[in-house]
Amino acid sequence: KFLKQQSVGVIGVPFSGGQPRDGVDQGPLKIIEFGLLNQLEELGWQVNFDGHRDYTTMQPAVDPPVGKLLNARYVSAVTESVASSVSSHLKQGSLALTLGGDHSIALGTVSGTMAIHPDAGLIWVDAHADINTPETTESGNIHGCPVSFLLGIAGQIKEFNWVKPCLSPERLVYIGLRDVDAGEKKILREHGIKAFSMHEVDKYGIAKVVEMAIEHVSPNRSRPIHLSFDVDALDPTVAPSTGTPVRGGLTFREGHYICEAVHETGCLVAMDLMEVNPSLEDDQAVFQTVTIGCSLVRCALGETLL
Ligand code: B3U
Ligand code: MN
Ligand code: MN
Repeated sequence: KFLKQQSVGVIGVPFSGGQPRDGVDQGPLKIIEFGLLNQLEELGWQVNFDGHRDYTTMQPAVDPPVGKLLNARYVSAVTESVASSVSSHLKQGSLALTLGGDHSIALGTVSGTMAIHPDAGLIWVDAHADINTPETTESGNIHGCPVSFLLGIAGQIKEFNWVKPCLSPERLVYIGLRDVDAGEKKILREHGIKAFSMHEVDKYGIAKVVEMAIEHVSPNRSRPIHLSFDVDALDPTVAPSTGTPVRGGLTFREGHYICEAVHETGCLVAMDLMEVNPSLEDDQAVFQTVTIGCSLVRCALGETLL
């Protein structure tokens, strides 16, 4: 509906500067090695892969903390570049698929989407709300903060001058939350942000939750959708290789159901798959996590349609 043709631009972002653990930068390489691009072609998509870009050249020689924020200049430079990659694929009428990398990257992907589709809704699937401000963050890890920057509640941080507030609170919905900081809960409440935690997933079931989430950000499927999927939304027994696993997450089917239902809307214009860390846990765990990552993307792009 919002795409010109069945083509997908794939952006691999081997970046880990939004959090302290090495290895998450190897996510895109592993996912593509696993064969995702061919799998998408088999589904009938024309695939334009940007190639494995090297973002390490953007790392400043010195990057001292900005208040509590760590690697602020590096994160800012990388995400600004990601935003323009996403925009250029969308401008051509393609879907933009971004493979992370840590979730700070979504500061770029969502900015890139909103530049082309300012009325888009954002579905954030995650164990965490990633809505800390530079004030409320305890860790200083920017992967816990991208949403506050997108909403324009992060305050003026000159290192992030390029970021425009582009998301309004009523265009955002969460699914899968279960590890939310006290400061983040306050922000969610004060801005009236719709959030379906694991409690609501248990209470209503995934089908009802996803229906309500989609209706919230894209009433009657009238608006484009950006799906930002953090693999740690899934239970660690299904997706173990990720930096901050939290018990009690989405099952294999619940994760896939979200992607299938979003596909069914015909509104998906951009998807992020974030926080796959192939250096964590054993080979079997990595295989399982990469496999599920690929299959989530395939479902969002229509695999399960009969
Ligand atoms: N809310 C905490 C923890 C966290 C956020 N996102 C992840 N972990 N993956 C923080 O650091 O802001
Ligand atoms: Mn996240
Ligand atoms: Mn998370």
